[in-house]
Amino acid sequence: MSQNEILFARAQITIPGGVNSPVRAFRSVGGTPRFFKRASGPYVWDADDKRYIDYIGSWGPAVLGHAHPDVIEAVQKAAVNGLSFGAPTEAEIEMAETLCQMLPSMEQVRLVSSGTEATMSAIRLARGFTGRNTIVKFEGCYHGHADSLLVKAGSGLLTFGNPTSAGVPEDFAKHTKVLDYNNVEQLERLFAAQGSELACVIVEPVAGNMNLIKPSHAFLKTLRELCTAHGAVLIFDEVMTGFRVGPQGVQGVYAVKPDLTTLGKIIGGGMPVGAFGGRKDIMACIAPLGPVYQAGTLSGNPVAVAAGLTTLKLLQRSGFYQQLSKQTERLVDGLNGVAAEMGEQFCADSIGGMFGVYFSEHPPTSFADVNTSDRTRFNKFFHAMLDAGVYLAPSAFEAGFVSVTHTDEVIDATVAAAKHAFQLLQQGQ
Ligand code: KE4
Repeated sequence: MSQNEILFARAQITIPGGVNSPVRAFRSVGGTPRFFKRASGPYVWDADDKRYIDYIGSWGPAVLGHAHPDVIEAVQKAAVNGLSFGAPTEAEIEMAETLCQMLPSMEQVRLVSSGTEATMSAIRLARGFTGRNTIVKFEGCYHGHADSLLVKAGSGLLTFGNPTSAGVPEDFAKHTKVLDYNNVEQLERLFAAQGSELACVIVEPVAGNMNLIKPSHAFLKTLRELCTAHGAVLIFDEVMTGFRVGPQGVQGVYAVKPDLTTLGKIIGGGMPVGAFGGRKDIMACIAPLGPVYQAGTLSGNPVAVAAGLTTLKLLQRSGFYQQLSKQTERLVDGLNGVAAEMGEQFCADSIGGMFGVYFSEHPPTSFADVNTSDRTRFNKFFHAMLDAGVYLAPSAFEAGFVSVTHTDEVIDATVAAAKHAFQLLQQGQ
């Protein structure tokens, strides 16, 4: 048995499914999950000391590459002064000022410890601000595991083919409307019928939890116009896309200004940090200023903030996003090139440092589209790449992530591994 198999068997004794987050269990792709012991730059090493080129990057945070020396140093410096105070610190002010300076739509911001906390709090805030109960989300989008959002969520739930989580009372789910992503006509119909009842719309402005799906400009523009016209709060869930697709997230790329934005992943630089923020008049409703309660023992934790703040400063270096996009496009162009050369029905697409791979003729534009791609073939491709030392997301419903440490050499090695993988698939292996 490999060390990964030994550890997985041991983990399942005391941890449900042997993992602390479902998608890590490899249930969608089969096989034994890899237990990592260290990472550096674009690489991770598993319990058998095998090295992989990593395209998960902790599901987004590792945009600088793993274990960036400046981030590690900042964490060490903060840690020796104490791990947590449960009291305000100057670093939290600097973090809030930095986020509000980087995202013009963010007039005020509250730090929390995860993306789930950020979206759960933003939903409660929108309901408190509007006095309305009904919220709108889109099928295939995942916003963390708060009850009212686990209604046809994407990501782990989608992978498990379990469109609505057990344990969510019908009384909660009934307040959540689920529409089709990129469907302008459905939006217009819902707002025409119930616009005055809608507290908010929460959307992944670029979807990454049903694989990568880009919005049409009309979709985001209509969302903005209808929310404004009906007094509903528009929440951009940029936990994944924030500072991943560009210096101002999707709202910068598409020039659509949300009322609230939720953040996570990159803003913690690999440590537990989430955030929600936006219009000052809405944020004024949050305790202790207003009636909407929200709290957290480790919110704004000084060690986590040190990692996040250092990360945010480093990705503001000039040319950072040009480099990140260039490397990601090199990967996508390379994969599309070898697939075309091999006659493989496969395509790849990207935005900023985020990409998707699909065993279908064209990149999907909706949840229904994604379900037409060949999942079985993806699973075989996943394992062929894993054997070749390339670690892709263990699900056909996840996006991939590149860092600025994924050099031309690393990308070209990945493309070569993909060519070999396609050959194995075509030989029926
Ligand atoms: P966390 O609670 O996992 O920090 O964030 C939840 C969340 C919220 N919004 C979006 C758009 C997200 O992508 C996420 C979490 N993303 C998944 C990746 N598909 C995290 C990986 C996992 O669940 O293990």
